Amino acid sequence: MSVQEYLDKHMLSRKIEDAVNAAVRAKTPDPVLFISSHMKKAVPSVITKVKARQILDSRGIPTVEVDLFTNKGMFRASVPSGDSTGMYEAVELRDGDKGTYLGNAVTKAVKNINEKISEALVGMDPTVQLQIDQAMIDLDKTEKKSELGANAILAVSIAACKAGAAEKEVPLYKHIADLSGKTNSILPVPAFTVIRGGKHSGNSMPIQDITILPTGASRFDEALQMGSETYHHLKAVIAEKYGTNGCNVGEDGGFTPNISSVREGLDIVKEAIGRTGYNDRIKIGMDVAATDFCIGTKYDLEFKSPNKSGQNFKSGEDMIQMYKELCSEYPIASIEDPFDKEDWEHSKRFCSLGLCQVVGDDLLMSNPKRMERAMHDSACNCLLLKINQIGTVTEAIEVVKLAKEAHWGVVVSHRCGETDDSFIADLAVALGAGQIKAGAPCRGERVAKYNQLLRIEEELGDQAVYAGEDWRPSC
Ligand code: 2PG
Ligand code: MG
Repeated sequence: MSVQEYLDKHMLSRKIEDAVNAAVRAKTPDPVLFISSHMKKAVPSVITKVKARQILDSRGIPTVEVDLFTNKGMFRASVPSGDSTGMYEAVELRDGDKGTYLGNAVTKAVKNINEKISEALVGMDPTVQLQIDQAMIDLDKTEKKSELGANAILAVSIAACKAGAAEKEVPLYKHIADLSGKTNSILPVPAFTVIRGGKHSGNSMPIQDITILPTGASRFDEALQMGSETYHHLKAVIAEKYGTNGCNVGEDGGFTPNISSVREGLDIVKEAIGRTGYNDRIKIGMDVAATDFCIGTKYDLEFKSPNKSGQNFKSGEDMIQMYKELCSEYPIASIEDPFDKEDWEHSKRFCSLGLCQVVGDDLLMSNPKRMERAMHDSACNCLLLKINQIGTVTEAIEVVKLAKEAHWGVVVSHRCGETDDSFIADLAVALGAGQIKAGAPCRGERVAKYNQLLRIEEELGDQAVYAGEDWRPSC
């Protein structure tokens, strides 16, 4: 098309005249700037190129980063990665060549973006998230996104979402809220990881995380302050009891002192909360990640103590009894994965007791079919949403809707391998999840999310609503 034909087709002479008239009417001090930005808005945004690269996540393991270009700018996104991967999750594509990054390189996923995905999306309007995500799903053609890789697809999906927000000139959380049909944004209660145990930490505490939830704060910035102060009091408690070595932190930023039981961990957290004076305003959560120490139908709470492992198995009933006692002795509000991911029976029995929120992470794997079964069985009452287990923004919005329709709680979650991308902060606000779990109030990739929530709260001003005591808004 010649320039003249283009000008005619898009009625640009008319639009230039309109822009000049608007500048006169606005009595702008800088007409050139005014007219150029007016004209920029008159041109519809289209995706012009998608370029990916391999970067490292917070664990030093490769992941995918994308620069999505439109005719108006560049929008960047990167994807997290976790330890737990299961047969119901979308597939994270890794090269598998043991000689490079121990098999963890993602150059195939990067190539899929640079060639196939880029070609499919060029020319599309970045505001039509559903069509963009559907185009990638159609291109992939597999049930679990194994052809292109969920890591490739999600990175592009998030970058497109950011481009869509920019085109609409609205904040990211506002654009996501529009996509999901929601109007009331809510700042989530953060579940800060303060103690790390489980499979990947050097201590003997069997459960994966102890978290604190400042439900009694009146604003998110106060919740962050309460979390940070408690974290630092806990550091002092640990240094006194276990020496400064105990203040080393795990992948999520939680301390990893040499403790061997859940109670020992809960006691020092309780002591730290006591020192802050926040007491009733902070609740405690746990991610048991029980699948990691389930042997057959039994649980080995001493799986990390070589001298004791295998000698004192607990039955599902014993575990229920233990949780009952813990919930009566400590201000526990939420327990994630209290049983093995296939132990539906005990999950159901425990959930029916109504002692606390029961979160499904490994149990659900953010998979709609697993969620339907859990709803039918009442095996849990909260979704832990890990967006990379699903693979697109559109599908993430859908599973949150499903959870809310069932009157479940929703925790938007990070992964142990994170990047500095703060997308999940905007997502949690937009979907009114009520809860976010993004690690300790420490380490760059974790605080990237919490700091973004501060910015969102500041921007919302008087309109900002912190979930607080209403941290399970759909229940
Ligand atoms: C979890 C997450 C985050 P991962 O179990 O909730 O801590 O772990 O990312 O390793 O699956
Ligand atoms: Mg978990």
